[in-house]
Amino acid sequence: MDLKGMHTAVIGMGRTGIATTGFLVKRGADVTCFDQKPLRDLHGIDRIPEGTRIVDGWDGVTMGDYGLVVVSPGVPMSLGGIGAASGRGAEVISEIELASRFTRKRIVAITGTNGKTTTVTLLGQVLDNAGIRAGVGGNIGIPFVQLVQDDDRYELYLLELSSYQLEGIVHFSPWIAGLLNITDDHLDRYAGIGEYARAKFRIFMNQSADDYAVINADDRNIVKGKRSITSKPYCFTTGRRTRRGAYYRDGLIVYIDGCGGRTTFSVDNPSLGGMHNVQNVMTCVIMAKLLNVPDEVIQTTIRGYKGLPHRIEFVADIDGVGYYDDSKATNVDAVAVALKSFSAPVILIMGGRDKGGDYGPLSRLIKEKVKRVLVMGEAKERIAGAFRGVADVVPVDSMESAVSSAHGAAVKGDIVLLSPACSSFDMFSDYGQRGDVFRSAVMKLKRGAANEGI
Ligand code: UMA
Repeated sequence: MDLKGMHTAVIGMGRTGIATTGFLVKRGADVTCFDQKPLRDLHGIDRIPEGTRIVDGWDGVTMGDYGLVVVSPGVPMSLGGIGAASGRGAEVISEIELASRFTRKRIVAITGTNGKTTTVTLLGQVLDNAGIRAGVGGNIGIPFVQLVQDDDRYELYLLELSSYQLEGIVHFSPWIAGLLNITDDHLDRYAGIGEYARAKFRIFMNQSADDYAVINADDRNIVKGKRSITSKPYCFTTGRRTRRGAYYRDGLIVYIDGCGGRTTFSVDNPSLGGMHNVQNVMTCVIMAKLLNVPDEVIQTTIRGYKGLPHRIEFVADIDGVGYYDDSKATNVDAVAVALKSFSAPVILIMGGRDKGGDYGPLSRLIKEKVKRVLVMGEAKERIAGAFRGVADVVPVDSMESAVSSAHGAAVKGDIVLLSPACSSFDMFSDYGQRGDVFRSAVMKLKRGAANEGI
Protein backbone atom coordinates (compact mmCIF):
# COMPACT_ATOMS: atom_id res chain seq x y z
CA MET A 1 0.00 0.00 0.00
CA ASP A 2 1.52 3.33 -1.06
CA LEU A 3 0.61 6.09 1.35
CA LYS A 4 2.84 8.77 -0.17
CA GLY A 5 0.87 11.97 -0.68
CA MET A 6 -2.45 10.26 0.17
CA HIS A 7 -5.05 12.39 1.97
CA THR A 8 -5.75 10.48 5.14
CA ALA A 9 -7.85 11.10 8.25
CA VAL A 10 -7.28 9.66 11.71
CA ILE A 11 -10.32 9.60 13.99
CA GLY A 12 -9.75 9.61 17.75
CA MET A 13 -6.55 10.98 19.25
CA GLY A 14 -5.93 8.47 22.01
CA ARG A 15 -3.17 5.87 22.05
CA THR A 16 -4.25 4.40 18.69
CA GLY A 17 -4.73 7.71 16.89
CA ILE A 18 -1.39 9.11 18.00
CA ALA A 19 0.51 5.97 16.95
CA THR A 20 -1.41 5.81 13.64
CA THR A 21 -0.64 9.44 12.85
CA GLY A 22 3.10 8.89 13.42
CA PHE A 23 2.95 5.79 11.20
CA LEU A 24 1.14 7.56 8.34
CA VAL A 25 3.33 10.68 8.46
CA LYS A 26 6.47 8.52 8.36
CA ARG A 27 5.20 6.96 5.14
CA GLY A 28 4.59 10.33 3.50
CA ALA A 29 0.81 10.58 3.91
CA ASP A 30 -0.95 13.89 4.37
CA VAL A 31 -2.76 13.49 7.71
CA THR A 32 -5.66 15.29 9.36
CA CYS A 33 -6.59 14.25 12.89
CA PHE A 34 -10.10 14.43 14.36
CA ASP A 35 -11.24 14.24 17.96
CA GLN A 36 -14.49 15.26 19.60
CA LYS A 37 -12.65 16.47 22.69
CA PRO A 38 -11.20 19.99 22.76
CA LEU A 39 -7.46 20.07 22.13
CA ARG A 40 -6.67 21.12 25.71
CA ASP A 41 -8.14 17.84 27.01
CA LEU A 42 -6.07 15.60 24.75
CA HIS A 43 -3.04 13.92 26.28
CA GLY A 44 0.06 12.98 24.31
CA ILE A 45 -0.73 15.43 21.54
CA ASP A 46 2.89 16.63 21.75
CA ARG A 47 3.86 13.29 20.15
CA ILE A 48 2.00 14.20 16.95
CA PRO A 49 4.47 15.22 14.24
CA GLU A 50 4.69 18.96 13.63
CA GLY A 51 2.59 20.30 10.81
CA THR A 52 -0.18 17.68 11.20
CA ARG A 53 -3.65 19.28 11.10
CA ILE A 54 -5.85 18.63 14.13
CA VAL A 55 -9.58 19.32 14.03
CA ASP A 56 -10.16 20.44 17.58
CA GLY A 57 -13.55 19.59 19.17
CA TRP A 58 -14.82 17.85 16.00
CA ASP A 59 -18.63 17.80 15.65
CA GLY A 60 -18.63 14.13 14.58
CA VAL A 61 -20.10 15.01 11.18
CA THR A 62 -18.07 17.53 9.17
CA MET A 63 -15.12 15.97 7.33
CA GLY A 64 -13.45 16.63 3.99
CA ASP A 65 -12.61 14.12 1.24
CA TYR A 66 -10.03 11.48 2.09
CA GLY A 67 -8.59 8.42 0.40
CA LEU A 68 -8.20 6.61 3.71
CA VAL A 69 -9.87 7.03 7.10
CA VAL A 70 -8.39 5.15 10.08
CA VAL A 71 -10.86 4.91 12.96
CA SER A 72 -9.76 4.36 16.58
CA PRO A 73 -11.47 1.47 18.37
CA GLY A 74 -13.40 3.62 20.84
CA VAL A 75 -15.03 5.66 18.05
CA PRO A 76 -18.24 4.08 16.72
CA MET A 77 -18.21 3.49 12.95
CA SER A 78 -21.79 4.80 12.95
CA LEU A 79 -20.66 8.42 13.47
CA GLY A 80 -22.19 10.52 10.67
CA GLY A 81 -18.88 11.89 9.40
CA ILE A 82 -17.38 8.42 8.96
CA GLY A 83 -20.35 7.16 6.92
CA ALA A 84 -20.28 10.28 4.76
CA ALA A 85 -16.52 9.95 4.09
CA SER A 86 -17.06 6.34 3.05
CA GLY A 87 -19.90 7.43 0.76
CA ARG A 88 -17.49 9.85 -0.94
CA GLY A 89 -15.07 7.01 -1.69
CA ALA A 90 -12.79 6.87 1.36
CA GLU A 91 -11.62 3.47 2.53
CA VAL A 92 -12.55 3.23 6.21
CA ILE A 93 -10.45 0.81 8.29
CA SER A 94 -9.16 0.15 11.78
CA GLU A 95 -5.52 0.60 12.79
CA ILE A 96 -5.24 -3.23 12.99
CA GLU A 97 -6.06 -3.50 9.27
CA LEU A 98 -3.62 -0.70 8.41
CA ALA A 99 -0.75 -2.27 10.35
CA SER A 100 -1.40 -5.74 8.90
CA ARG A 101 -0.83 -4.35 5.38
CA PHE A 102 2.75 -3.45 6.33
CA THR A 103 4.02 -6.76 7.67
CA ARG A 104 4.49 -10.25 6.25
CA LYS A 105 5.08 -11.81 9.68
CA ARG A 106 2.63 -14.37 11.01
CA ILE A 107 -0.06 -13.17 13.38
CA VAL A 108 -1.56 -14.92 16.38
CA ALA A 109 -4.71 -13.09 17.51
CA ILE A 110 -6.97 -13.62 20.50
CA THR A 111 -10.40 -12.19 21.17
CA GLY A 112 -13.28 -12.93 23.55
CA THR A 113 -15.32 -11.04 26.13
CA ASN A 114 -13.14 -11.98 29.09
CA GLY A 115 -9.72 -13.52 29.68
CA LYS A 116 -7.98 -12.19 26.58
CA THR A 117 -5.39 -10.11 28.44
CA THR A 118 -4.48 -13.02 30.75
CA THR A 119 -4.21 -15.40 27.79
CA VAL A 120 -2.13 -13.02 25.68
CA THR A 121 0.16 -12.25 28.64
CA LEU A 122 0.66 -15.93 29.46
CA LEU A 123 1.29 -16.89 25.82
CA GLY A 124 3.62 -13.89 25.46
CA GLN A 125 5.66 -15.23 28.40
CA VAL A 126 5.67 -18.75 26.93
CA LEU A 127 7.02 -17.41 23.62
CA ASP A 128 9.59 -15.26 25.40
CA ASN A 129 10.79 -18.23 27.45
CA ALA A 130 11.00 -20.27 24.23
CA GLY A 131 13.24 -17.60 22.69
CA ILE A 132 10.63 -16.59 20.08
CA ARG A 133 10.65 -12.82 19.45
CA ALA A 134 6.96 -11.89 19.47
CA GLY A 135 5.56 -8.35 19.19
CA VAL A 136 2.80 -8.34 21.81
CA GLY A 137 0.12 -5.65 21.50
CA GLY A 138 -3.37 -4.62 20.40
CA ASN A 139 -6.12 -4.05 22.97
CA ILE A 140 -3.66 -5.06 25.72
CA GLY A 141 -1.94 -1.68 25.28
CA ILE A 142 0.61 -1.14 22.50
CA PRO A 143 -1.12 -0.38 19.19
CA PHE A 144 -0.25 -2.84 16.39
CA VAL A 145 0.90 0.07 14.10
CA GLN A 146 3.47 0.99 16.72
CA LEU A 147 4.87 -2.57 16.77
CA VAL A 148 5.00 -2.71 12.98
CA GLN A 149 7.27 0.36 12.97
CA ASP A 150 9.94 -2.07 14.29
CA ASP A 151 8.92 -5.00 12.10
CA ASP A 152 12.49 -6.38 11.79
CA ARG A 153 12.62 -6.98 15.55
CA TYR A 154 9.85 -9.56 15.56
CA GLU A 155 9.39 -13.10 14.28
CA LEU A 156 5.63 -12.96 14.74
CA TYR A 157 2.92 -10.83 16.34
CA LEU A 158 0.66 -11.77 19.23
CA LEU A 159 -2.39 -9.52 19.40
CA GLU A 160 -5.27 -9.06 21.80
CA LEU A 161 -8.21 -7.84 19.74
CA SER A 162 -11.48 -6.25 20.80
CA SER A 163 -14.71 -6.41 18.82
CA TYR A 164 -14.19 -2.69 18.12
CA GLN A 165 -10.86 -3.35 16.44
CA LEU A 166 -12.31 -6.26 14.45
CA GLU A 167 -15.15 -4.09 13.09
CA GLY A 168 -12.68 -2.21 10.92
CA ILE A 169 -10.72 -5.10 9.36
CA VAL A 170 -10.93 -5.90 5.64
CA HIS A 171 -8.14 -8.37 4.70
CA PHE A 172 -6.56 -8.91 8.15
CA SER A 173 -6.02 -12.63 8.55
CA PRO A 174 -4.32 -14.24 11.55
CA TRP A 175 -2.49 -17.53 11.11
CA ILE A 176 -3.85 -18.63 14.49
CA ALA A 177 -7.03 -16.99 15.79
CA GLY A 178 -8.56 -17.68 19.20
CA LEU A 179 -12.06 -16.93 20.50
CA LEU A 180 -12.34 -17.43 24.27
CA ASN A 181 -15.98 -16.68 25.06
CA ILE A 182 -18.88 -14.40 24.11
CA THR A 183 -21.13 -12.96 26.82
CA ASP A 184 -23.05 -9.68 27.15
CA ASP A 185 -20.74 -6.68 26.80
CA HIS A 186 -20.64 -3.36 24.94
CA LEU A 187 -24.39 -3.44 24.39
CA ASP A 188 -24.26 0.36 24.33
CA ARG A 189 -22.51 0.00 20.95
CA TYR A 190 -24.18 -3.13 19.51
CA ALA A 191 -27.88 -3.74 18.84
CA GLY A 192 -27.66 -7.06 20.70
CA ILE A 193 -25.50 -10.06 21.49
CA GLY A 194 -25.93 -11.28 17.88
CA GLU A 195 -24.30 -8.17 16.43
CA TYR A 196 -21.55 -8.27 19.08
CA ALA A 197 -20.88 -11.98 18.34
CA ARG A 198 -20.67 -11.23 14.60
CA ALA A 199 -18.01 -8.58 15.29
CA LYS A 200 -16.01 -11.16 17.31
CA PHE A 201 -16.32 -13.83 14.58
CA ARG A 202 -14.69 -11.44 12.08
CA ILE A 203 -11.38 -12.67 13.53
CA PHE A 204 -11.84 -15.84 11.39
CA MET A 205 -13.38 -14.29 8.27
CA ASN A 206 -10.24 -14.12 6.08
CA GLN A 207 -8.58 -17.32 7.29
CA SER A 208 -7.82 -20.14 4.85
CA ALA A 209 -7.77 -23.91 5.37
CA ASP A 210 -4.05 -23.65 6.27
CA ASP A 211 -4.82 -21.45 9.29
CA TYR A 212 -6.03 -22.42 12.77
CA ALA A 213 -9.07 -21.47 14.86
CA VAL A 214 -8.89 -22.10 18.61
CA ILE A 215 -12.40 -22.02 20.04
CA ASN A 216 -14.33 -22.63 23.24
CA ALA A 217 -16.58 -25.66 22.70
CA ASP A 218 -18.44 -24.94 25.98
CA ASP A 219 -19.68 -21.52 24.86
CA ARG A 220 -23.18 -21.49 23.36
CA ASN A 221 -22.64 -18.35 21.29
CA ILE A 222 -19.41 -19.72 19.83
CA VAL A 223 -20.81 -23.17 19.03
CA LYS A 224 -23.71 -21.42 17.24
CA GLY A 225 -21.34 -19.58 14.87
CA LYS A 226 -18.73 -22.34 14.49
CA ARG A 227 -19.93 -23.52 11.08
CA SER A 228 -18.84 -20.24 9.46
CA ILE A 229 -15.16 -20.99 10.31
CA THR A 230 -13.12 -22.16 7.31
CA SER A 231 -9.74 -22.74 9.03
CA LYS A 232 -8.73 -25.86 11.05
CA PRO A 233 -10.64 -25.83 14.36
CA TYR A 234 -8.95 -26.78 17.66
CA CYS A 235 -11.59 -26.89 20.40
CA PHE A 236 -11.09 -26.61 24.14
CA THR A 237 -13.58 -27.80 26.74
CA THR A 238 -13.78 -28.29 30.49
CA GLY A 239 -16.68 -30.71 30.17
CA ARG A 240 -15.86 -33.61 27.86
CA ARG A 241 -13.19 -34.89 25.52
CA THR A 242 -12.32 -33.38 22.19
CA ARG A 243 -10.83 -34.99 19.09
CA ARG A 244 -8.40 -32.12 18.44
CA GLY A 245 -7.55 -29.39 20.94
CA ALA A 246 -7.62 -29.61 24.72
CA TYR A 247 -9.83 -30.82 27.57
CA TYR A 248 -9.62 -30.70 31.36
CA ARG A 249 -9.65 -33.83 33.50
CA ASP A 250 -8.71 -34.34 37.20
CA GLY A 251 -6.72 -31.12 37.51
CA LEU A 252 -4.83 -31.65 34.25
CA ILE A 253 -5.08 -30.13 30.80
CA VAL A 254 -4.90 -32.81 28.13
CA TYR A 255 -3.71 -31.62 24.71
CA ILE A 256 -4.77 -33.76 21.74
CA ASP A 257 -2.97 -33.04 18.48
CA GLY A 258 -5.49 -34.88 16.28
CA CYS A 259 -2.83 -37.29 14.95
CA GLY A 260 -2.71 -39.63 17.94
CA GLY A 261 -0.45 -37.42 20.13
CA ARG A 262 -1.48 -36.56 23.69
CA THR A 263 0.35 -34.34 26.24
CA THR A 264 -0.74 -33.31 29.74
CA PHE A 265 -0.08 -30.06 31.61
CA SER A 266 -0.77 -29.17 35.21
CA VAL A 267 -2.52 -25.85 36.07
CA ASP A 268 -1.49 -25.97 39.70
CA ASN A 269 -0.92 -22.23 40.18
CA PRO A 270 -3.10 -20.08 42.51
CA SER A 271 -2.69 -17.10 40.14
CA LEU A 272 -4.55 -19.15 37.53
CA GLY A 273 -7.38 -20.36 39.78
CA GLY A 274 -10.96 -20.91 38.55
CA MET A 275 -12.42 -22.61 35.49
CA HIS A 276 -12.20 -19.38 33.48
CA ASN A 277 -8.41 -19.55 33.84
CA VAL A 278 -8.35 -23.24 32.89
CA GLN A 279 -9.97 -22.13 29.61
CA ASN A 280 -7.38 -19.36 29.18
CA VAL A 281 -4.54 -21.81 29.82
CA MET A 282 -6.01 -24.36 27.40
CA THR A 283 -6.05 -21.70 24.67
CA CYS A 284 -2.46 -20.85 25.47
CA VAL A 285 -1.40 -24.53 25.44
CA ILE A 286 -3.02 -25.19 22.04
CA MET A 287 -1.44 -22.09 20.50
CA ALA A 288 1.98 -22.80 22.00
CA LYS A 289 1.85 -26.38 20.70
CA LEU A 290 0.90 -25.11 17.21
CA LEU A 291 3.94 -22.81 17.47
CA ASN A 292 6.14 -25.84 18.35
CA VAL A 293 7.10 -24.60 21.80
CA PRO A 294 8.69 -27.42 23.86
CA ASP A 295 6.37 -28.91 26.51
CA GLU A 296 8.70 -28.13 29.42
CA VAL A 297 8.77 -24.43 28.48
CA ILE A 298 4.95 -24.35 28.41
CA GLN A 299 4.70 -26.13 31.78
CA THR A 300 7.37 -24.01 33.52
CA THR A 301 5.74 -20.79 32.31
CA ILE A 302 2.29 -21.88 33.54
CA ARG A 303 3.80 -22.73 36.96
CA GLY A 304 5.66 -19.42 37.24
CA TYR A 305 2.84 -17.15 36.02
CA LYS A 306 1.96 -14.27 38.35
CA GLY A 307 -1.50 -12.63 38.12
CA LEU A 308 -2.17 -9.32 36.38
CA PRO A 309 -2.89 -6.00 38.05
CA HIS A 310 -6.59 -5.07 38.48
CA ARG A 311 -7.80 -8.65 37.92
CA ILE A 312 -8.99 -10.02 41.26
CA GLU A 313 -5.73 -8.60 42.60
CA PHE A 314 -5.12 -8.82 46.33
CA VAL A 315 -4.47 -5.31 47.72
CA ALA A 316 -4.32 -5.57 51.51
CA ASP A 317 -5.59 -7.23 54.64
CA ILE A 318 -7.02 -4.79 57.18
CA ASP A 319 -8.14 -6.30 60.47
CA GLY A 320 -8.81 -9.67 58.84
CA VAL A 321 -10.75 -8.22 55.88
CA GLY A 322 -9.25 -8.89 52.43
CA TYR A 323 -9.43 -6.05 49.88
CA TYR A 324 -9.34 -7.04 46.19
CA ASP A 325 -9.05 -4.87 43.07
CA ASP A 326 -10.95 -6.28 40.07
CA SER A 327 -11.31 -2.97 38.24
CA LYS A 328 -10.80 -4.78 34.90
CA ALA A 329 -14.21 -6.45 35.41
CA THR A 330 -16.16 -4.13 33.11
CA ASN A 331 -19.02 -6.51 32.37
CA VAL A 332 -21.44 -8.74 34.25
CA ASP A 333 -19.74 -12.02 33.33
CA ALA A 334 -16.38 -10.84 34.72
CA VAL A 335 -18.07 -9.93 38.04
CA ALA A 336 -19.65 -13.40 38.16
CA VAL A 337 -16.20 -14.95 37.68
CA ALA A 338 -14.80 -12.86 40.56
CA LEU A 339 -17.69 -13.64 42.93
CA LYS A 340 -17.38 -17.36 42.22
CA SER A 341 -13.73 -17.27 43.28
CA PHE A 342 -14.59 -16.26 46.91
CA SER A 343 -16.26 -18.39 49.55
CA ALA A 344 -16.28 -15.66 52.27
CA PRO A 345 -19.03 -12.98 52.43
CA VAL A 346 -18.36 -10.13 49.99
CA ILE A 347 -18.96 -6.39 50.15
CA LEU A 348 -19.09 -5.49 46.48
CA ILE A 349 -18.28 -2.10 44.93
CA MET A 350 -19.94 -1.71 41.54
CA GLY A 351 -20.81 0.99 39.02
CA GLY A 352 -19.31 3.40 36.54
CA ARG A 353 -20.44 4.04 32.97
CA ASP A 354 -23.34 1.77 32.06
CA LYS A 355 -22.86 -0.35 28.92
CA GLY A 356 -26.50 -1.20 28.35
CA GLY A 357 -26.28 -4.85 29.49
CA ASP A 358 -28.57 -6.63 31.93
CA TYR A 359 -27.34 -6.86 35.56
CA GLY A 360 -30.09 -9.40 36.37
CA PRO A 361 -27.95 -12.52 35.69
CA LEU A 362 -25.85 -11.58 38.77
CA SER A 363 -28.84 -11.69 41.14
CA ARG A 364 -28.43 -15.33 42.19
CA LEU A 365 -24.71 -14.97 42.98
CA ILE A 366 -25.29 -11.65 44.77
CA LYS A 367 -28.01 -13.18 46.93
CA GLU A 368 -25.73 -16.11 47.76
CA LYS A 369 -22.42 -14.31 48.40
CA VAL A 370 -22.83 -10.55 48.83
CA LYS A 371 -23.60 -8.77 52.13
CA ARG A 372 -23.84 -5.30 50.67
CA VAL A 373 -23.51 -3.69 47.24
CA LEU A 374 -22.03 -0.17 47.14
CA VAL A 375 -22.98 1.54 43.88
CA MET A 376 -21.32 4.54 42.29
CA GLY A 377 -21.08 6.44 39.01
CA GLU A 378 -23.55 6.91 36.16
CA ALA A 379 -24.89 3.35 36.44
CA LYS A 380 -25.81 3.79 40.12
CA GLU A 381 -29.59 3.90 39.62
CA ARG A 382 -29.76 1.03 37.13
CA ILE A 383 -27.69 -1.28 39.33
CA ALA A 384 -29.63 -0.32 42.46
CA GLY A 385 -32.88 -1.05 40.57
CA ALA A 386 -31.61 -4.45 39.43
CA PHE A 387 -30.72 -5.62 42.97
CA ARG A 388 -33.54 -4.06 44.96
CA GLY A 389 -34.94 -6.84 47.14
CA VAL A 390 -31.92 -9.05 46.35
CA ALA A 391 -29.27 -7.37 48.53
CA ASP A 392 -28.61 -4.36 50.70
CA VAL A 393 -27.70 -1.67 48.11
CA VAL A 394 -26.09 1.59 49.23
CA PRO A 395 -25.23 4.50 46.87
CA VAL A 396 -21.87 6.30 47.30
CA ASP A 397 -20.35 9.31 45.55
CA SER A 398 -16.68 8.47 45.23
CA MET A 399 -14.21 5.60 45.42
CA GLU A 400 -12.94 6.93 48.74
CA SER A 401 -16.42 6.90 50.27
CA ALA A 402 -17.04 3.42 48.80
CA VAL A 403 -13.90 2.09 50.51
CA SER A 404 -14.64 3.78 53.81
CA SER A 405 -18.27 2.62 53.77
CA ALA A 406 -17.11 -0.96 52.96
CA HIS A 407 -14.64 -0.78 55.85
CA GLY A 408 -17.45 0.31 58.19
CA ALA A 409 -19.65 -2.62 57.15
CA ALA A 410 -17.00 -5.37 57.05
CA VAL A 411 -16.20 -7.81 59.85
CA LYS A 412 -13.20 -10.11 60.20
CA GLY A 413 -13.26 -12.79 57.47
CA ASP A 414 -15.17 -10.66 54.91
CA ILE A 415 -13.94 -9.65 51.48
CA VAL A 416 -14.18 -6.15 49.99
CA LEU A 417 -14.20 -6.45 46.23
CA LEU A 418 -14.11 -3.70 43.61
CA SER A 419 -15.67 -5.41 40.58
CA PRO A 420 -17.64 -2.73 38.77
CA ALA A 421 -19.44 -4.43 35.79
CA CYS A 422 -19.12 -1.05 34.06
CA SER A 423 -16.52 0.94 32.19
CA SER A 424 -14.64 3.63 34.10
CA PHE A 425 -14.85 6.61 31.78
CA ASP A 426 -17.49 8.56 33.77
CA MET A 427 -15.09 9.16 36.70
CA PHE A 428 -11.63 7.91 35.69
CA SER A 429 -9.34 7.93 32.66
CA ASP A 430 -9.44 4.11 32.43
CA TYR A 431 -9.87 0.95 34.52
CA GLY A 432 -6.21 1.11 35.57
CA GLN A 433 -6.64 4.53 37.16
CA ARG A 434 -9.89 3.39 38.83
CA GLY A 435 -8.03 0.43 40.35
CA ASP A 436 -5.16 2.68 41.46
CA VAL A 437 -7.59 5.07 43.20
CA PHE A 438 -9.18 2.07 44.97
CA ARG A 439 -5.75 0.81 46.03
CA SER A 440 -4.66 4.18 47.41
CA ALA A 441 -7.93 4.56 49.38
CA VAL A 442 -7.37 1.06 50.84
CA MET A 443 -3.73 1.76 51.68
CA LYS A 444 -4.71 5.03 53.38
CA LEU A 445 -7.17 3.07 55.48
CA LYS A 446 -4.49 0.48 56.27
CA ARG A 447 -2.07 3.18 57.44
CA GLY A 448 -4.85 4.66 59.60
CA ALA A 449 -5.59 1.23 61.10
CA ALA A 450 -1.88 0.66 61.81
CA ASN A 451 -1.58 4.06 63.55
CA GLU A 452 -4.61 3.28 65.71
CA GLY A 453 -2.90 0.05 66.76
CA ILE A 454 0.26 1.87 67.99
N1 UMA B 1 -13.25 9.78 20.75
C1 UMA B 1 -14.01 10.58 19.93
N2 UMA B 1 -15.29 10.20 19.68
C2 UMA B 1 -15.86 9.06 20.18
C3 UMA B 1 -15.05 8.24 21.02
C4 UMA B 1 -13.75 8.63 21.28
O1 UMA B 1 -13.55 11.62 19.45
O2 UMA B 1 -17.02 8.76 19.92
C5 UMA B 1 -11.87 10.16 21.06
C6 UMA B 1 -11.67 10.47 22.52
O3 UMA B 1 -11.95 11.83 22.80
C7 UMA B 1 -10.20 10.14 22.75
C8 UMA B 1 -9.91 9.09 21.69
O4 UMA B 1 -11.01 9.07 20.79
O5 UMA B 1 -9.34 11.24 22.60
C9 UMA B 1 -9.75 7.75 22.35
O6 UMA B 1 -9.66 6.72 21.41
P1 UMA B 1 -10.01 5.22 21.85
O7 UMA B 1 -11.23 5.24 22.71
O8 UMA B 1 -10.05 4.36 20.65
O9 UMA B 1 -8.82 4.83 22.84
P2 UMA B 1 -7.26 4.57 22.63
O10 UMA B 1 -6.54 5.40 23.62
O11 UMA B 1 -6.87 4.66 21.23
O12 UMA B 1 -7.18 3.05 23.17
C10 UMA B 1 -7.64 1.99 22.32
C11 UMA B 1 -8.43 0.99 23.16
N3 UMA B 1 -9.58 1.66 23.78
C12 UMA B 1 -10.84 1.32 23.47
O13 UMA B 1 -11.12 0.43 22.70
C13 UMA B 1 -11.93 2.07 24.17
C14 UMA B 1 -7.53 0.42 24.26
O14 UMA B 1 -8.25 -0.65 24.90
C15 UMA B 1 -6.29 -0.21 23.62
O15 UMA B 1 -5.40 -0.63 24.64
C16 UMA B 1 -5.58 0.81 22.73
O16 UMA B 1 -6.51 1.34 21.74
C17 UMA B 1 -4.41 0.20 21.94
O17 UMA B 1 -4.85 -0.76 21.04
C18 UMA B 1 -8.76 -0.36 26.23
C19 UMA B 1 -10.23 -0.72 26.31
O18 UMA B 1 -10.91 -0.22 27.20
C20 UMA B 1 -8.02 -1.21 27.25
N4 UMA B 1 -10.74 -1.61 25.42
C21 UMA B 1 -12.09 -2.08 25.48
C22 UMA B 1 -12.20 -3.28 26.41
O19 UMA B 1 -11.20 -3.95 26.66
O20 UMA B 1 -13.35 -3.55 26.86
C23 UMA B 1 -12.54 -2.53 24.06
